Formats: sequence, structure tokens, C-alpha cells
Amino acid sequence: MRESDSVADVVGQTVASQGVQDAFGVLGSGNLVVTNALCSGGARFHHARHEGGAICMADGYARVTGRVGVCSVHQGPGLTNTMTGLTEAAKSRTPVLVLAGETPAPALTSNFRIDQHDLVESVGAIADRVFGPKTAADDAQRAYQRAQLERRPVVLMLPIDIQPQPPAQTEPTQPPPPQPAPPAPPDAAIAQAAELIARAERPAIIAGRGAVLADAGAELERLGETIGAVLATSAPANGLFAGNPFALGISGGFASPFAAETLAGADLYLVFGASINHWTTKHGALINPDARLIQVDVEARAIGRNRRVDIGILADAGLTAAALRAAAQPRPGFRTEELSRQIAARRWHTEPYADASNDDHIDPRTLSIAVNQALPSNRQVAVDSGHFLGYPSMFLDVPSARAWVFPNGFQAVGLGLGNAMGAAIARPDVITVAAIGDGGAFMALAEIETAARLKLGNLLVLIYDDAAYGAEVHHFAPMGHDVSRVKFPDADLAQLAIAAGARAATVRNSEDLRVIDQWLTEQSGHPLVLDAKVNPTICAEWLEEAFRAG
Ligand SMILES: Cc1ncc(C[n+]2csc(CCOP(=O)(O)OP(=O)(O)O)c2C)c(N)n1
Repeated sequence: MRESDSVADVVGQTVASQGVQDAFGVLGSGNLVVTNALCSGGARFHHARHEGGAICMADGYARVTGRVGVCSVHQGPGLTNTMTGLTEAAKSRTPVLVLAGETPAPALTSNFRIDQHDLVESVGAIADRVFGPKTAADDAQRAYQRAQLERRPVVLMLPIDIQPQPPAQTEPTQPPPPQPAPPAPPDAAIAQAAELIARAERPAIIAGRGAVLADAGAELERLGETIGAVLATSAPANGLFAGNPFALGISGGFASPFAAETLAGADLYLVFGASINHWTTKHGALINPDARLIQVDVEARAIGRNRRVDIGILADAGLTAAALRAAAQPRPGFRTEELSRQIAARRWHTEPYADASNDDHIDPRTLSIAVNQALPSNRQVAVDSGHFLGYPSMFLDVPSARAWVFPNGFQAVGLGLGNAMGAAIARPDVITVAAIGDGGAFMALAEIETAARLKLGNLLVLIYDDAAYGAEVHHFAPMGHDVSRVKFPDADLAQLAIAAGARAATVRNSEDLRVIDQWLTEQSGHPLVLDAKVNPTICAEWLEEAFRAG
């Protein structure tokens, strides 16, 4: 039988015909044919070394492009290997389509057999399936469209006894549904909100990932200008207001002292597409308890979930911002020349700190500031989880929210590298930084080989190497616990990366960072891995905030 005669072929072709340009995965017998069909339909396939890497690449790719990230895996263990990255995608509401082989229903004794449906649904992904030769094309199109419309990962199960069957229908019976129009805000809610705005003297707009997904940045900046608001983002929406003179950066544990002080002084918060959880408010410290709060979200359950709101608006962020601007009287509000001058002068980059670099180690702040300067400003940054996380969040500037990949919905260590690689593949024209810890680097180590093999010459892997699980050390050591088991011998990550085919260097001081210039000039097509030996004794202030959440 030729591949083109099978259900698997129809599924691959149908997924490709949705406009898929890139797909990620690890091949096994359960997904080889469908993946070949996806490629003959026009998609490029990027083969990872571990399914955990592949799902993260699809996730990072989706985050920076706004398109569905596609990932193809074998049944059973191929799917279980994706679970942590899949959970992250589900929690962060990334549109991802996973094509997963599945053990045939009657194969009761197969070693590969697990309940794939319940497994993926338990972490918040949608389980869908190819039901048979007649429905295969419709099934494939529906799964792709659900990922896009519902902004969630969908796992399309492909039973391996159905895959080789001749298809009874090779094209979907219906065209894809049109994208529904985003929900507009009710007039009454806008009128009420406009009244609160008219009374506010110091309004603050806080935007989250919902505002990024709604592409509401420009509209929110216009609203801010009209009502005289300062602008801030949640950590996942970092970069949304990049370059705006009244943008305070991230609200929450990563907020600069000046941003924190300013936000806490607001008398009205307009929150767009953010859950205003403990991260964004620094456990409430950044919200003035006497201020009013308007929350705008397309998800009903998000409204009022974490904080009491005065007005909840179930609507699109951009449409609501435009309606509020039309209803509001222009006023200076919070905005003065003096405020913009202070915002410019008191960013993280200019906050004084005692440089704790020594002969063997670089201070992670010094490292981050120097890397920020060494790279072109048009770049992307993807981060992992760990104690180091604050440094790239505070010091590595990004030109837009789409250039910022923050896979921390599940707070899992080890997802940053794959996410960065997906972002780098999506945007070969710009440098992508993977800012990760040594713990996260080891969890994802296999994908350094993938980055080298795929010639990701625009990928800079910046490892904040404290030879420890720093998050655990800094949390438990002060309580008198034994932390010796989360401290590791010094590891030569640069040599490991070179062995995998990448360019690499060990960094102990700012001079060692000259290698970045050389790498940028050479454009050799090799990723650059920097094993930065950071001073392990420095404890970031924000860490205790994180542990308070439990
Ligand atoms: C998959 C996973 N395992 C364990 C943890 C618990 N954990 C949180 S931070 C951390 C340490 C990460 O070490 P590293 O990547 O070196 O970053 P550092 O904290 O040292 O900056 C660990 C193990 C987790 N969040 N995710």
C-alpha cells in the first residue's frame, strides 16, 4: 500500500493544509507515516531527541507566532514523555496540536497501552481522535481548529489499526469555520467604567497574556495616553508596552523598586487579560487596597477569581480599551514629565547593587546586564524556571510581548530550552536567548544536540550555572536544613555542548562574554552555549515571594 492511500496520509495532509509550516516531534512506528504525509503537504519537520523537547518546541513556536504549534509523537511512552510540556501548554493556554499514535482498542495486552484520553485530559489538554476512514479528514481539521479556537493543546489520537486503512473520504466535508468575532463590551459596563475613570487621579493599566493574545497592546497604550495611566504587565506579558515612556515593566516580584512604589500608589487599576494573582500583585503588596479595580477578560471564571473587582467586563481587551477611550474625557491622570523622567532613570538596569563577582564567578546581575548590551535589541528571550529566573526577566529587554516566552504556568524546570528552540525556529531572523539554570540545562540536555544538528545559529543558550538547585538551596539553607544533596560538583557544560556540536564557552567574567561578539560576527550556523559560572551565594529577593505561594 502506498502511503497516500492511508488514513494516516489523509490526516497528515489535512493538518498540513490548515497552513502548518513547521512541526516538531520524535518519530516511532505509530507516527512515522502521518509525519511523512505532513511533510509532503508542505510542513518542515524538526526532529527532537526527546518528546519533552519536541512539545516545548511546539509550545515556544506557537507563543511567538500566534499560530498552532504542531507536535508528532509515538503512542504510549512517546505521549507520556510529552506530559510535563503538555501541562505547561495547557496551563498557559497555548494552541498546540499533538498527533499521537494510539494502541488499537482491541490490543488489550499491548505493552504500549495506557488510557491516553484520560491522561491528557487530566492535565487540561483536549483529547480528540481519528474515528475511522470516513471521518479522518474531518477529525484532523476539527482537532487543529479546536486548538486554535479554544487556545488549548489538543491531542489527536491516531489508533494504529485505523491509520493504515484506505480512507473513505480524503478531504474535510466542511471548510474550516471562520474565526468568530471577538466579544465586544456591553455599553452599560463601559459607561460605568468611564465613571470610575473620570474620578481616578492615578490610573494604572495592568495587562496580562490575554491582552497579548488579543493583540491589544497598541489599543491599551492609546487608552493609557487618553486617561493618563501608567502601564505595567504581568510576567508572561512582559514586553507588551516596550518603549512606552509610561511603561513600568513587570508588575509583581520582578517589579523594580520604582515600579512597585508607583503601582502601589494608583487609585484605579484597569486589568486586561491578567488574572491578578499573587505573582502579579506581589501577594497584594502592589495593589492599593483603597483603589478601585476594573477587570476585563474573555473568560468569565477569570473575573474576580483572585481579587475583588468593582466592575467586571466579559469582553475582548482591545475592543474594550477602544470603547473606554471613546467614552473617557482626556486627562493627564498619573502622567507628568517628571514621572516619565523617573521611569527612565529608575529601571532595573540603573538600580545600584553590590557586584558580587569574584575570580571564579560572575554576579548574575552583571552577567545579565552585559548580555543585554551585547545583543542586538531586536531579539527573543525564553526562560526556564528556577532561582535565576528573575535575572533575565529584569535585565534582558525584549522589543515586544511576542518576543518573550515565559513557560512558567506549571513552574516546571527544564522547559525553557525547548521553548527557546521553537521560538528560534519560528524567527530565524532574530537572536533567541534561552535563559536557563544548570538544573534546567541538564533536564533538557539532549536537545543541545538537536539545536546543533538543526543549525540554530540564532540561538544563544545562557546557562546561569550555580552548580546547584539554587531555588532549593536559598529556600532551605536559612532554615537550617541540609542542602548538600541539591549542590552538585562543578560540571563542564561548555564541553558537553561542544561534544554535541555547538559552539560553547565558560564565562567567569565580563571579558569572557566577548565570545558573543565573535559569534554574532561569524554567523557560523552553530548555536552558542554559555556556561556562566554565577556566584552561588547571591539570593534573589523575589524567591521568597515564590515560595510563599506553596
Ligand atoms: C520538573 C521539576 N522538578 C523539580 C522542580 C523543583 N525545583 C524548582 S526550582 C529547582 C532548581 C532548578 O535549578 P536550576 O535550573 O539550576 O536553577 P537555579 O534554581 O539553580 O537558579 C527545582 C529542582 C520543578 N519545579 N520542576
